[in-house]
Amino acid sequence: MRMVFRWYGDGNDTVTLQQIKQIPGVEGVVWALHDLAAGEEWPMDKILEVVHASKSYGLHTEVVESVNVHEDIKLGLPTRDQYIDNYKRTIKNLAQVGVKVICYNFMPVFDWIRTELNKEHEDGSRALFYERAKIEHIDPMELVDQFSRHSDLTMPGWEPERLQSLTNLFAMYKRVTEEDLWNHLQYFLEQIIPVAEANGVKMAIHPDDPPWSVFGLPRIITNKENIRRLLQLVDSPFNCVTLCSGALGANLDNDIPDLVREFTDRIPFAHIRNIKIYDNGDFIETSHRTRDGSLDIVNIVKAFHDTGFTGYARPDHGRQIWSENCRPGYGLYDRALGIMYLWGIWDSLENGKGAKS
Ligand SMILES: [Mn+2]
Repeated sequence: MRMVFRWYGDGNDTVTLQQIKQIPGVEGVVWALHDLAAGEEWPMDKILEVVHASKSYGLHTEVVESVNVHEDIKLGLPTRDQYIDNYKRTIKNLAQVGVKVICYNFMPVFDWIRTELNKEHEDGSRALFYERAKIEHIDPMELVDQFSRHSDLTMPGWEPERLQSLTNLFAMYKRVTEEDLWNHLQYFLEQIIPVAEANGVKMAIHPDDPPWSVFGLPRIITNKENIRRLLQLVDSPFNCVTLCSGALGANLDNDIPDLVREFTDRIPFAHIRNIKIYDNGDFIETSHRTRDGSLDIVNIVKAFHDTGFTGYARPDHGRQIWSENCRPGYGLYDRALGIMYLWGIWDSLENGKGAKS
C-alpha cells in the first residue's frame, strides 16, 4: 500500500506540502490542475509547476485526480471528439512526468452529492452529510446556491462555470438513459484506453457518490455487477477502478472487502474512509475507525493486504476537527489520523513478515 494525500495546489488548499510530508508514510500527492475547465488539454508548463513544487518536498506526483470528463462526452454529443482528443493529449503529457494513475469519473453534472458540508457530530466535529429526504425534495439549483455561498474555495465538481449552465445540462440529460450513458462511456474508453496503455497510465474510474441516481440523472458505476461491466467495456489492464469504500459503501448491499478481492488486479488506487449510515438512508462521514461508522475498515484494509495490494491509497475525506478551517472533507488533522489508523491495521497484518518493510 503506497500512501498518498490529496492536495489542491498552491493557494488553493489550506494544507501545505510540508505538512503532508510530515504525515508518516505519505510518499506523494494526489493532484490536479483545478483551475482548468473540463475538456481542456493540460499544458506542460502548468503540470511541471506542480511536479516541481511537490518534488521539492520529496513528494511524488504519480496519481492525478481528476482529469474531468467534459459533459459533451457523457452526453454523447457530436462535439465530444475534440474533448476526447484533448484528453488523449493530457494523458500523454502526464505520462511524460511519470504519472501512473489517472482517476476520473463519469457522473453526469455533479461529481458527488451531499446536503450539508458541515454537519455537526455529537463531539462538535463537523463532516459531510447526506439527507435522503432532503435530496428527494430539494431543487438542485437551491443546493448549488447553498454550497456556493458556503465556501470561497471552489470544490471539485462544483466549479462555478459548470454550474452556470446547470439548467441547460439537466434539460439535455432528460433524454439520456443509463444504457445511453454506458454507450457514451464505452465510446470514450475505446478511444482513450489504447493511449493510456501505450503511455503506461492506468485509468481508474471513481464510483458514483452516492451510488444511486440523484435528481433523476443516470448513474452507472454503482455496484459489483456494473463494475464488472465497466471493466469488460474495454478489457485492458489499463481500464481500472478507483475503489472508494465510502462512495460504494453508502449502499450496504455493496460488500467492500468482497469487491476488493474480486477486482484486485484492476484496482491501482484506493480511497478509504468510513461513513455512518442511518436506518432512514441518511449518512454522515465519520472518523476512519471501524466502530465509529457502518463500514468495517479493518476488514477492508485486510482484503487489500490479503490480495497483496501494491497500489496507491489515500484516506479520502476526514472530519473537520480541532477547529480547523479547511475545505469540507479535506482538512489536515482527521485525514492524518485516518492514515495512522490505516497504517496501524496494515502494519499489524505485516507482523511476522517484519513491519519495517
Ligand atoms: Mn472517493
